[in-house]
Amino acid sequence: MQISMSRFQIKGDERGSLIALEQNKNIPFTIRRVYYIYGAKPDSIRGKHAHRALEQVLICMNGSCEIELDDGVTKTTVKLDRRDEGLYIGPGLWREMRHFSEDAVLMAVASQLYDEQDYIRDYQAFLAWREAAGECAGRPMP
Ligand code: T46
Repeated sequence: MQISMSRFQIKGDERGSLIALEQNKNIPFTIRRVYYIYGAKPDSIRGKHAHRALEQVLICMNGSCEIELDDGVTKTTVKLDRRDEGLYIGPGLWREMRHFSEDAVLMAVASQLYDEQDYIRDYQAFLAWREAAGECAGRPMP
């Protein structure tokens, strides 16, 4: 599954802390968009879609939340609760975000502008797309 966690370098001094995010350095793609989610209801489930091509790094800037990722075969859940930690999510993974703390602020750094055509919002369509993509490539998707 094409996901990874990275810890960002904190530039800290007596005044506090600073983290810099730089495209093609600690963010492994060219940054085209940044958005953030806040005020998510604790019992809400967001996401429930996959992206055909989009790459993202998710950073929980405040509070905590959980990200469930699914490649059509395997599921894994990652808890985000540090502002110096980023979860890279490659293309082709179904994601659901849940268990938001009331103070959660989830920031996403994304490789593409917003494009609804890049979304697969139906789970059965996602499974079919994964299978077709795997067959085209002649090997399992990452
Ligand atoms: C993702 C997870 C982690 C825009 O107009 N521009 C944008 O850049 C985004 C991200 C959304 N929107 C609109 C589309 C919907 O009308 O905002 C509304 C809520 O979007 P959505 O239901 O897709 O939000 P989430 O929280 O389910 O998913 C979002 C991202 O869309 C998605 O790319 O991976 O966060």
